Amino acid sequence: MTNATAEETKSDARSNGPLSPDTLAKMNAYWRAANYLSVGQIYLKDNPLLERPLTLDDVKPRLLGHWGTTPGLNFLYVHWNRLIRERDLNMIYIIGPGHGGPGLVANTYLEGSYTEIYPPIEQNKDGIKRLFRQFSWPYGIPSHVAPETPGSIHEGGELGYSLVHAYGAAFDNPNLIVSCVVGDGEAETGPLATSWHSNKFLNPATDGAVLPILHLNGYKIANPTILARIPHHELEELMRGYGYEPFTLAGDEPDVMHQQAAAVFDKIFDRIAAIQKAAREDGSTDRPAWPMLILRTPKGWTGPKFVDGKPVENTWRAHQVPLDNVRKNPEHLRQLDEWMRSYKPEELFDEKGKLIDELAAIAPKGRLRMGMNPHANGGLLLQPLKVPNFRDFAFKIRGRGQTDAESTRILGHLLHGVMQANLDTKNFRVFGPDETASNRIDEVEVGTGKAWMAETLPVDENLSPTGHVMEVLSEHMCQGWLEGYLLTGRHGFFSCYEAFIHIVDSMVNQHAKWLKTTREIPWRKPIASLNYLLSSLVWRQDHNGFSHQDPGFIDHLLNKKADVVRIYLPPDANTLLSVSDHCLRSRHYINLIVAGKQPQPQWLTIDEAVAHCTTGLGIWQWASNDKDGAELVMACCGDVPTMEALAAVVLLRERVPDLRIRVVNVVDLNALMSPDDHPHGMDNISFNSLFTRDVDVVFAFHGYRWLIHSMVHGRANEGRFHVRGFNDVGTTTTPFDMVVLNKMSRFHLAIDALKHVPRLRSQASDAINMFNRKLYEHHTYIREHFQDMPEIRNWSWTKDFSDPAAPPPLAKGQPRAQLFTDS
Ligand SMILES: Cc1ncc(C[n+]2csc(CCOP(=O)(O)OP(=O)(O)O)c2C)c(N)n1
Ligand SMILES: [Mg+2]
Repeated sequence: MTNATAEETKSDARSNGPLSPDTLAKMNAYWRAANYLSVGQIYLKDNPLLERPLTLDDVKPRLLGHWGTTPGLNFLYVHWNRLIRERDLNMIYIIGPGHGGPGLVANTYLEGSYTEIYPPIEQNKDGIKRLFRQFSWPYGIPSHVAPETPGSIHEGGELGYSLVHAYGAAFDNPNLIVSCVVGDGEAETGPLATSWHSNKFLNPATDGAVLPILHLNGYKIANPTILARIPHHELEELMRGYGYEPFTLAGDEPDVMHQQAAAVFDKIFDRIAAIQKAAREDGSTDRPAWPMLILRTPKGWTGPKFVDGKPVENTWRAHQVPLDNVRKNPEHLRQLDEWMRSYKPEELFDEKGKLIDELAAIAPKGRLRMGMNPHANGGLLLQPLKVPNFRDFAFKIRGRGQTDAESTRILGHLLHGVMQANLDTKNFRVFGPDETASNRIDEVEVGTGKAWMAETLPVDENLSPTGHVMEVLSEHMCQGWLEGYLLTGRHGFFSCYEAFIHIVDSMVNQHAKWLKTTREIPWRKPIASLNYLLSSLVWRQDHNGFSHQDPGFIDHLLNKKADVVRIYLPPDANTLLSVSDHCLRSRHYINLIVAGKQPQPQWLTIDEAVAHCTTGLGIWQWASNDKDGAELVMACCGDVPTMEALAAVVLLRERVPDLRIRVVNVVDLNALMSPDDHPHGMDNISFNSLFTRDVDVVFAFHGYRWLIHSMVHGRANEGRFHVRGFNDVGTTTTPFDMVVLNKMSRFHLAIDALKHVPRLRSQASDAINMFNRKLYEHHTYIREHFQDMPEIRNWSWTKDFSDPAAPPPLAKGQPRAQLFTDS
């Protein structure tokens, strides 16, 4: 092919497409403006419109940020703008490679959203200068797409979650389109690799659409990406295998790319409209092959091609700052000047520094601008969750500690009520990695079902294309969907095995950061809290053993900012109901509820439970005999520790009837902290009124014991706290053996108590010997009988201690286990 023919072909391609020459020129100019402003943010602190040649004084002393991904993000933004205008789309944009922050800041500035939200960033030369200076500047704005960025619900700093966030946003939002760029490096992460399967849960009739764009710019930080280096047909097959209809757009000639992009997006959006019409108007129930785009553009597109003799554009060298030595190398400074001028800023901004009217006119207006879309500031759309009166679901205890119940199953009744109450507004979903039934809250499925668009078989139960319980065996997906759902103004609940919630530790960190940061951003409105129920707990892993035993998520969360995190360990069903009601109604927190699913003694009436949860911790008078001043405090937090602590109290009072014991139960873990460290914390006077100043405290804790030690650090005589908890010893064994192995059994607690009450030291040895003998008996019994000793299995709180408020005991012959609400 001769050169002339190649030029002709290019020119044909430029005019060959849906864009008129005028629109094409404007879109390309708009893109240039976004690229110009992006480069300016990375490099400049002055001379924002290049009115004079660049000098060192114009350049920031530290060059920070990411260029490589940015031109591709900007390219898409200008195309979304056209589609939003032409098709009146309600669209938000989620950016996996959120390190391309300058691009999103530039675009929201160009469309005017940025200035409306941050008035000092004016639409003029001064405004551009401030825009440049603030970027990656101390006390300015972060380099990533961040909570500060208008239109964003996704930070994108920790890669892997863009697509799940996109789907979470789209569920129950039938009019929303979520465009989502997945970096080709990001696509290598585990969470992202499984996120593609979200399309098996998206109902085209009742949910919105997600358009994934796999951005094959070929590189990560210093390496190629896998998906860019497999044959194209293999990649397309992969996407087909995930159930998508892949479209491809590849090239580097801007005008040609604009035409081809417009053509392919027209096809894609027609396809989305057809899928939705088929489901919504023609009654199709098929799982559609949703379109997705593979976008191949050079990394660092339009940036310097060579630097210091080495190729940069279209290589990994374009990832961050392509000319990184501008301050010391005059050639770099010259190249920067040349690069920025290549966008022809004088054609884009008027003499005052305002984007020229013809270009400003091609952006959408008002709330259709992606920077102003209320779905990206979900608190604006948040409707209160309708929560039925939780007292209606109360477990009626008969005889304190005499009836057992599966606390989480009772919570399931409440969650079912919540689900039903909100089905009309469709703003509540329950998420879990196939543990809803296992955690015994599966009543929530009744009447809605579990979301499922894939094949069904007669053996399946409760699967439904309109289900609002989301089950997929990926904690990452559950977490990501829920975050996307919450961030767009809805409510949700995540139930998970305690040990495996750690899989999302890092995602929780990111969400906690988001909540913390947005608290300080006035235009961001509070969203619903992220509620966790952790069940299948460390102490009761009869089927599974050590792999399933880890209560450390509590420790993980406690490190987060106190204004974001709340941790509850309700000891029984009624406290679980009260705590859950509170969490479901709350805003902008991460609430962690730790509650067992196995039959456990039930302690408090609903009124007592509400009172106890309101204070967060308190003396259980009915279990204490400390009227004349406590000699020992037996403290407990968590359902199994509470049972062991009360059993220890019985043992002690049987052996040493005049021992004055105070029982303190903790529901709200944060209440143990100082008010300086947590808003729920207690001052020393209140703390001492419960734990005294000097009496020894034996503390049975659900999790790792160091956590309690660190929480009571600084309290009066902190050395008197003797904490027992999970000591990382686990296996498949009997329930009681677990507490024995970790030295938290009633016998261990009782021995601790005897050792720490001064007046008993000389006479405690008999009792201690006896408790040690019991431990030995247990040791041999379980090896022989494969279950706990009858006195352990059949243990219940004694009726002998006076308890005027105690509900009446069970009638003779009535079974101990009362598994269902009898209200
Ligand atoms: C989970 C995670 N691991 C590592 C990083 C560090 N990191 C930042 S950017 C990047 C490369 C990203 O490549 P890609 O997704 O292709 O984005 P792009 O090429 O568009 O910049 C890496 C590894 C990260 N941000 N998150
Ligand atoms: Mg890449």
